[in-house]
Amino acid sequence: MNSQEEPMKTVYIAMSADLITPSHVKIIQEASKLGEVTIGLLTDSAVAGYQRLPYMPYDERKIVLENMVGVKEVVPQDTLDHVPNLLKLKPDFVFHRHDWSTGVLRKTRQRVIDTLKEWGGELVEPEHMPGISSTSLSLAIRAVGTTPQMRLGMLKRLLEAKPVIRVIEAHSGLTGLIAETVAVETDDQVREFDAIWLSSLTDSALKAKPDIEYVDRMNAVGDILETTTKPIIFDGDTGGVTEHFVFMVRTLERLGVSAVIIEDKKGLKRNSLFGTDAGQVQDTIEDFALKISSGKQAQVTDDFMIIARIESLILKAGMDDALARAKGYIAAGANGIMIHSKEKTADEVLTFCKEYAKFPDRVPLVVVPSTYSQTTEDELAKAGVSIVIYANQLLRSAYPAMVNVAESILRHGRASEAEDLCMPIKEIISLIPERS
Ligand code: SPV
Ligand code: MG
Repeated sequence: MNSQEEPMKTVYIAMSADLITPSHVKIIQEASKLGEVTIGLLTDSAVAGYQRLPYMPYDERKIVLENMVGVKEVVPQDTLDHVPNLLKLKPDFVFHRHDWSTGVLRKTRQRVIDTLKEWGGELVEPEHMPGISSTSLSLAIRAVGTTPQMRLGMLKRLLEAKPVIRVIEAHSGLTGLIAETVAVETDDQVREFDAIWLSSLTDSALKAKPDIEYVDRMNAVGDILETTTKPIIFDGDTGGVTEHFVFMVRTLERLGVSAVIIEDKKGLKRNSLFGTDAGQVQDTIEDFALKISSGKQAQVTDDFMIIARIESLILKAGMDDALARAKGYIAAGANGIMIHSKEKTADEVLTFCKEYAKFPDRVPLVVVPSTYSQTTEDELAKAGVSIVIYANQLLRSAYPAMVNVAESILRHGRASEAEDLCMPIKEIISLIPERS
C-alpha cells in the first residue's frame, strides 16, 4: 500500500477446520477478495461446547490453516460466540456461509450482526458456497477412520476441553455404531456421547455368562474399534493379579483404548450391584496401589490412563475408607478415581465429591449413576465429577424389546403383529454400508 491508498480492509472468518476440504479453500479465496483474512480458529473447548470434539487438536488445525494461501493470521476463538474476538479485531467484514440463520448457530449469528453494527462492519453470507456441514464431516471422518494413537489421546483432550464427559456402554459393533452416531439437537448444542464404556457386565451378559472375569472380552474391543472413532474406556474388572494386569495395560494401549478402570477387589469378583450380598473382598490399599503403579510403569505412552475404582461404599466400608483409598491410589499414580455406589440416591457420592474437592492433589472423578439415575450430568458436574458413565442401558433396553417380540410371535403364530416393534428390513440391510 502506498500512503495515498485506503488501508486494507479486514475480514474475519470463524472456523473449526477439522478436515480441510475444497470448500474451506473456496471460502478463504472469496473472503480474501474483500480484504486481509484473519481466521478465528475455534479451540477444542469452543467446539466441544456445542458439538463433537474435533478430530484434529487445535495446534494441528492451526498449522494447516496458517499455511493456506490467503490467510494472514490465525487467532484462537475460545468460545462459539465470535464477539470477544470481534471486539478485539473490529474487522470490516465477517464472512460466513449463509446457512446458519437456523439451528444451533442462529444466536451466534445474531450476536455477530449486533456487534458489527458498533463500527459499521458487515456480515457477508454468500449463498453459493459448497457445504461443509458438521454431519458430512463426521461421516467423512468415520469413513477415513482413526488411528490407535489419535483415539488413545482423545480422552485426555476431552477432559481438557469439556467440563463433563458423557460415556455410553457398547458391547458389539452395532451398539458401537449407536454410541458413535446418535446425536440430539438441543437449542444451542448438538449433543453426542463423547466416549464408549466397555462394561464387564454387558460383555458377560451378552455371552450369557455371569460378570465374574470369565469371558474373554478382547473380541468385543475389536468389534467396537471397527465401527467407531470415539475414545474407549475399558472396564478392567480387578485387573487380575498385578503380574497379569501389566499385560492388560500393554494390550489395551496398543489397540488405542484410552483408559482402563480397575476396581479394588480381590479374589472372585462379582458385580458391584450385588453389594455385600455376594461376599466380595476388598484389596488392601498397599496391594492395590502396587497394581496401579506397576500398570503405570508398563504403559508406553503418556496418554493412557489408569483409573482406580473404589468399592468402599458398595462394600459398606465407609466414607473414610473411600477417601483414604482415593489418596493412596492417587499417590500411586492413578490418573482418575471412580467412586461407585449402588444407593438409590446420589447422596453418598455427593458427600464423597465434597470431601474429594478438598484434596490438594486431584485427578478426574468418574461416576456410574446406574441406581441413582435420576441425578443429572449437570448436578454431578457441579459436584466436581468429570466423567459420567451410562454403564449398561443399551443392553438392558435391548433385552426386553427382544423378549417382547419373541412373545408376540408365539402368541400370534406369525410375525406380523411384531412388525411395528421391528426395524424395517430395508433399513437393517442398508444400516451398515459396504466398504469399497
Ligand atoms: C460394569 O458396567 O460392568 C461395571 C459397572 O463394572 S457395575 O455393573 O455397576 O458394577
Ligand atoms: Mg464391570
